[in-house]
Amino acid sequence: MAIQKNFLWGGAIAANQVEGAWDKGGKGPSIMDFYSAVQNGRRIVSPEADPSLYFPNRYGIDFYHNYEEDIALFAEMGFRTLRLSIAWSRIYPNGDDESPNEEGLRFYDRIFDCLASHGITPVVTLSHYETPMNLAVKYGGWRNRALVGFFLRYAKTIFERYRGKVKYYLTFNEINSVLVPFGAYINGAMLLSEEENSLTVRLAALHNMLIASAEAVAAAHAIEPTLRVGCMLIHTPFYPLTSSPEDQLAALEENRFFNFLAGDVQVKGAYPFYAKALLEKRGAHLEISRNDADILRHGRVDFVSFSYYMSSCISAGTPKEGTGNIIAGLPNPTLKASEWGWQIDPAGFRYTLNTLYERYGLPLFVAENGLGARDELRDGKIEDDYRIAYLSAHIREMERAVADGVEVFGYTVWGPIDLISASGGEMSKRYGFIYVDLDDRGAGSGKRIRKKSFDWYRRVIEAGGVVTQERLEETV
Ligand code: BGP
Repeated sequence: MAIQKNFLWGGAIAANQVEGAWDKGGKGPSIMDFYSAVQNGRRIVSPEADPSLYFPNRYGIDFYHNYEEDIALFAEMGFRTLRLSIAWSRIYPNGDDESPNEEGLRFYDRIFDCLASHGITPVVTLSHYETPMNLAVKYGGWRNRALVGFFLRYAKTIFERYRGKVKYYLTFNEINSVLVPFGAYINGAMLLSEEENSLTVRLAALHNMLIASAEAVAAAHAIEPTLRVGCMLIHTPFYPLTSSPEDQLAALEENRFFNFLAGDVQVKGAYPFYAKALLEKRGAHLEISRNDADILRHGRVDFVSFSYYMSSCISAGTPKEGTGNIIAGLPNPTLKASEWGWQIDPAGFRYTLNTLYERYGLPLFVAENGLGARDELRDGKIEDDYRIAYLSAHIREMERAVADGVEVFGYTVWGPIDLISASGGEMSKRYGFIYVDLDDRGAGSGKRIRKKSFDWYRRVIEAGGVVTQERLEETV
């Protein structure tokens, strides 16, 4: 089996990392607008507290004003899809407003029309690390059940407004990242001190998000039965560090906790058999009411999407350390890592595609994959061969997974245009095929420049894959 002709090749972005215009068009502030840049230790603060702090997500790459030019560049590469998010606080500025902000709705009308004019299919994330700030401050974020109702109101507004324009939705970006301390703020919208940031609190947030996701899936199907709604999971496979049976068991448990728990609920409509014991072992208690069990059962997703950047290792005897700046695990002695410590593992991508398809049996959509690296602009050019190498190796493994029989219907490279990094808030951790002339403090012309990888990806899409492209080149 080979990749299908109608495969959704493209790229993925998030509103808070590209749009800027944080206080324009009636938009309210989101949690990311109060997340300072990495030079400030990526702290969450009120800007009034320290005027020297810089908040990069407020300005992004000004996609808000440049979207036509940027989408035209995506079209030039032959994108069939763009995964993008809607900024919740552009639609409901405070999150708990009674009615939506028409100007915000009109902005996305223009975006979807522009995409349609280029024949690009949107895949829309409803919540990509950008909960309205008011919901964090006034309600304590996702640990408060009240957010379920606010999210549902927002989701219904979107499904109704863009009926006929958008077919594919994802509810929460990387929903399972709320299980790790890093996710408490950016995903759970919870302003917690280190002591308060316990698994019990994060689990309560995850549960409310799972309920909100299930309610949104059911609402989407009721509003328009042809809508397809997926979950979006951060997937970092944990390998046993050694061949010892104890390490196998440790990896089994870590994979269940981080990689599978949320997806099991979203796909199967119920908490898995292992959930209670596993969570209790880690000090968190789970009690599911009959009403919640019903909601989860009736809100099962139509497909599974995920991000894949790296893998990690786990061992029964050794405590986890940081491999990468988000996920704790142990370094794999057989792999190299990016400058940010993310271990590069293309074969792990094939392994992940097979694992997820075997477990869920639903079509897969690769919502994020890519390499964050420092690019150097020399004589107006960027020769990003390292990015081409990373992506070629991963796409080749996806082709192998498809040959294994895995059903994948789309692949979106993270950050096809340079954008603000989620974990660090830097511009200098770049993922794009398109360079954006801005530095970590937002200084620069904002000019867009095609990198070497731009034409490479255009040819991959045209040929329908890396292997096919190589074959074509051999015959030329
Ligand atoms: C994922 C997020 C994205 C994105 C990406 C790269 O976790 O969904 O928003 O930013 O990772 O991460 P970073 O920007 O930290 O390099």
